[in-house]
Amino acid sequence: MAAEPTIEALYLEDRTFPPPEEFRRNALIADAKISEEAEADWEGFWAKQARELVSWSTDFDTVLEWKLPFAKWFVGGRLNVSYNCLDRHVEAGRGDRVAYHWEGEPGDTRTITYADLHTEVGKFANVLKSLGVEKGDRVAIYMPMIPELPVAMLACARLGAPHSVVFGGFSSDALRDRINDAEAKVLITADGGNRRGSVFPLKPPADQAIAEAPSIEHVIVVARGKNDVEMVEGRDHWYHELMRDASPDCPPEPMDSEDLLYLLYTSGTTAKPKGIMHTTGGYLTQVAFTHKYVFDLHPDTDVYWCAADIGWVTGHSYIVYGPLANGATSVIYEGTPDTPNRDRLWSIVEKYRVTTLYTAPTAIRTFMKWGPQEPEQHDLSSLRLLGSVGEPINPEAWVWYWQHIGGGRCPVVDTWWQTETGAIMISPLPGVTTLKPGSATFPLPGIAAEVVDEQGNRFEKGGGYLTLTRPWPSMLRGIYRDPERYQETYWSRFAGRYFAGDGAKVDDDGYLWLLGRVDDVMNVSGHRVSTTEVESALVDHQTVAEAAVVGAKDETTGQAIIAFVTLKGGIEHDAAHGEMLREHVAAKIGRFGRPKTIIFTDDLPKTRSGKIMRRLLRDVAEGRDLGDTTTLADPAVVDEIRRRSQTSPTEE
Ligand code: 7RM
Repeated sequence: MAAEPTIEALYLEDRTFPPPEEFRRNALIADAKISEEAEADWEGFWAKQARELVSWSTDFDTVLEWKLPFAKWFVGGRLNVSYNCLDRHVEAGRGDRVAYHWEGEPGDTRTITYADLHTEVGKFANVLKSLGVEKGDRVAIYMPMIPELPVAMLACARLGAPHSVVFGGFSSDALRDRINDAEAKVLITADGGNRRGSVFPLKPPADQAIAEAPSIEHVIVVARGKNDVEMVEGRDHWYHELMRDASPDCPPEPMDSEDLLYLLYTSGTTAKPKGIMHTTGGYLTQVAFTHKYVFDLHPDTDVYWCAADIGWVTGHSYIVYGPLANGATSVIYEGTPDTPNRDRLWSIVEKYRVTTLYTAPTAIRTFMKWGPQEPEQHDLSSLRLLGSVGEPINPEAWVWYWQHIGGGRCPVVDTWWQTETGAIMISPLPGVTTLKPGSATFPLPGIAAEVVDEQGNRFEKGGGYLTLTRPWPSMLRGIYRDPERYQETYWSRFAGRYFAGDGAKVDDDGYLWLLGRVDDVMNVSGHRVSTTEVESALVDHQTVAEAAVVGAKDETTGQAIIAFVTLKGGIEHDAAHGEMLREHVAAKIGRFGRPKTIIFTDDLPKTRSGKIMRRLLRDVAEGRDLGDTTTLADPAVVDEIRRRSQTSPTEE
């Protein structure tokens, strides 16, 4: 049976951006050879990367054991991740290279070389050992964005104790559930951290969590916020006191390639959080490979900055493990982009001469809202490459980023991946790929992705379900202690394929365009319309900074499109403006995509990692009570949206 596209492809974007000549000349990859080589023998290709980019104490004997959906990569190999991230650089004489330029929100700074980091990690690994942490024990980490966070992760990796980092913005309940699922023995936290000009407490919610987490034997507290905390005698210890007499000599534990490196919990929307499992050899190979080639890393001259939080997978893979494995120099910033002013990121880029910036579409749209005068105050000429991750990037936001941050000089790599994939899967190679704004372009060398219809039939053009058709080294090895849920969640919808939950379309040139979560696809008079395309059509209007679109039940059309729109700074809105935007969308993608109602709002409900929470907007649009709002970055936003939605005119 012929495959039928199942999501309509309405948005046409025909601008193209070939790699600038100057960039291509110095790029690590400047032609298609590596992709051809990977296609000819993908297992051999990954084996070669594993031996080139990673140091093994024992070489592996089997590249891949694949019993769908369970994979083992580089079987028989032994290695230590912290050795790969630290010791081997120091041994090669690169101990004086800066690993992290760290900047606290209040303006305090620390410069940490690879030698410094190596010493600190050795000491802290000995501290953990002295508290009884052994290979295989789980350690929970709940910290602000301070250097002790990567130190803690690397110390765990050194001992072979899997870590479970819980984002510092999560509640005590979220922390408790994650500690209990992993049965963590030790918790590493801080008194508090700096965010938006004040100190947010971490130890009090940690205390609350531990009260119902019996597995925790010891708590280590870094002094950062200088806020008052209670210390429980015998259980709680100050980091700086434990470190004072610790020896820096701690031999790295040789780990099996398939030993657990870490757990990272994804909340999902409703059910119990899933402990995503990442192991050692395959994970390190793919994060090192993608960090090197997607960001075209020149470690002697680049200053790389991934502006995510280390508590998310993006921070694990592209602030900690990828950059350190490659011996890169990175920036870490503790606070928010508007503290003390809306130009904070650009002042950091200027100060450290950042060459490579990796951030999220939600941040880029916020910068658009704030206006180009913020970056214009700073010299951003050191930048040579920009990256995007986390959501589909609307073409207009892409072009704004390229123009106002990149000065029209820097390729923009839109990188698609997930907590579950561990590393980047679909992305341009900046020295090779001709970019199209809004497209993540093609699977990376060694990766295979296909778009399929309801029945799992592949098609070459049009919109449907994004699937991955072969195992990859950094894939999740399962959900902690729940193999059935792993099989059911990711491998049951389409036989033999990993289904990521995202929609995508393939264009005439074979480019992939991500269309958002398939659960969000709207059905308007029988047309399956993606939220992403309507949002992109709205953001295409010169007055719009950000838009979120949902389908609400409608008697005549099945679902009606409701759009929540944030305008660029200083622009006033009224009913006529809404009408103008509706017409703009109709002209851009056709009448089926035209929103029935436009609700203007100053902000949108987002998760703490910056993804728009369309579920809440659907509740608002259908007049329901709001479901769970605990993961919202700013709960006040929905009340405001509610008020606005009750007074916005709707088309008859
Ligand atoms: C890295 C990360 C995963 C989900 C994924 C998508 C969305 C991420 C892009 C994207 C379009 C992108 N991990 N997503 N990157 N959508 N284009 N470049 O975000 O586990 O937190 O989220 O994020 O829906 O399935 S995550």
